[in-house]
Amino acid sequence: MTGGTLPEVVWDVVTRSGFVVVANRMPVDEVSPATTPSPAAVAAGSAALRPLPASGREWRRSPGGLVTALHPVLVARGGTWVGWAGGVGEPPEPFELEGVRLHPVRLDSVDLERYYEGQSNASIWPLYHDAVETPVYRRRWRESYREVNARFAAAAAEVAAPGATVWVQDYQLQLVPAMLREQRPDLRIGFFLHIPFPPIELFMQLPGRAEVLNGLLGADLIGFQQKLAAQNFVRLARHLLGLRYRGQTVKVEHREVKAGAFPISIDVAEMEQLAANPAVQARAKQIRAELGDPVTVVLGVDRLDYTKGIELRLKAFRELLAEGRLAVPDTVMVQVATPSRERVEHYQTLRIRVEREVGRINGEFGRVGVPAVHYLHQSYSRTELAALYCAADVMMVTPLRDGMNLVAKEYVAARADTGGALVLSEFAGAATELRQAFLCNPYDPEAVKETLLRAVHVPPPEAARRIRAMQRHLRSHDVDQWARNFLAELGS
Ligand code: GDG
Repeated sequence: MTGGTLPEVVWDVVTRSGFVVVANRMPVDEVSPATTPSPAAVAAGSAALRPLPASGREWRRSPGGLVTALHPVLVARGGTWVGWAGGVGEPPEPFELEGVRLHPVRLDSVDLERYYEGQSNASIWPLYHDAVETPVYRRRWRESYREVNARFAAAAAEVAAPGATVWVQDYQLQLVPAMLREQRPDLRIGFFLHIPFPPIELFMQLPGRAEVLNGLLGADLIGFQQKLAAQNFVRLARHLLGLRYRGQTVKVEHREVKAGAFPISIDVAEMEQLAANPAVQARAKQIRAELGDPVTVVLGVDRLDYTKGIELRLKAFRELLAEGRLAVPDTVMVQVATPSRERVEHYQTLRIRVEREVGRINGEFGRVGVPAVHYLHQSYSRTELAALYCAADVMMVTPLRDGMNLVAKEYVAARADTGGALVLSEFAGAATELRQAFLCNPYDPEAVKETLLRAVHVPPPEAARRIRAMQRHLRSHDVDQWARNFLAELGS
């Protein structure tokens, strides 16, 4: 920003909100006016662009369930979203987009490397996912995590009106609740963890574990995806800090901290509408034609992450081809692996392993013009994703551990035609709700293979019964209800 009078911006900085969301990332992407939109922005869909008079920078709202769910609440309550705007340059001044105030927090390249890629994504992320990759711990990452969490807490303290409700999101910001409470004891503070919360034995590995636990205990309500995670949490509070709990409520000095399960969901109506759109239906047909009109299309859609079980899924497919129980070109697989956390070493080695497996399968079982696996290391628009869901006979969601897994829910919601079968890992949070999926243990290769075959050969009436039952569940458990339940429990 240059000097001079900036009445709009200054007004924004001092305006306080009765409802504040704090998340690592703000729900917007910057669009550079001088260039064409970035692939991320293209993947984000067609949200309106709003030039900013004060800074000349342009932003668009990024899509996603969380934003969709919280947007109406933020608009109704004149809320503010505190988060990182992306990029390491000078952050924009606070601004307003589509009725929501956005309050950017600065991250520089060292913060990104230590707080985000290091402590958040190379220490906490693998540890909380059953240590399926070995967590890496570094003291300087932890220090940076503390510093950045303090920055987010200070920003939230600045924008929250007296007695406001502040809702902190996810594993990057676990110290924020306590830091915020210290500065602003008048606030109602909620925290939601989108990823699993590990059992005591695993959590005890974490250097600085008491600081993290105390950080979370600064909240009035801590939401988890699963009941088991909430139980892990209250037991940990007793084990590590000697705190007493009754049911899911922990006594912390003179306060009570509630833990509870609030399984997140998707905007079901939006996915249903998208999938019903004739252009999407036509695109689904075209995708099948481009794949050579196979009898069976098997689909995977994931961020390229080692928790998602992409390798084990490919291996199951390869073995079924090798055993002659599936054959190309009758059956083909499409695997979308959206680029993710590419500077973290675990992710670089995963990419190499996945691509080697795809190469091996196509080398052994593909034909000229007919690969066995169509591997797409790219981001797609919501529309293209919906078309892929509609084109797939079998959707494979096989994480080794996953807080929820929204892809599983999106696939079910997209199949209003009641076609399609969902193979789902028992270790995805979604398995607790989507009981009519073809559930499997992803650690057991034979079980994955058998389950995939059952899904491939399911009689259409049975497939329809299963999908319909899951759709009924989703319609009454969508993301809007998730947000309302959490905020009601928080008492705000
Ligand atoms: C974390 C937890 C929990 C994927 N590729 C593209 C794309 N996606 C969208 C999917 C889905 C979302 O990204 C992924 O959500 P998941 O739930 O599957 O997984 P995580 O990213 O790991 O999310 C998870 C979630 O938080 C919410 O609490 O469920 O357990 O790990 O919506 O559709 N979207 C677009 N292009 C792509 O290429 N536009």
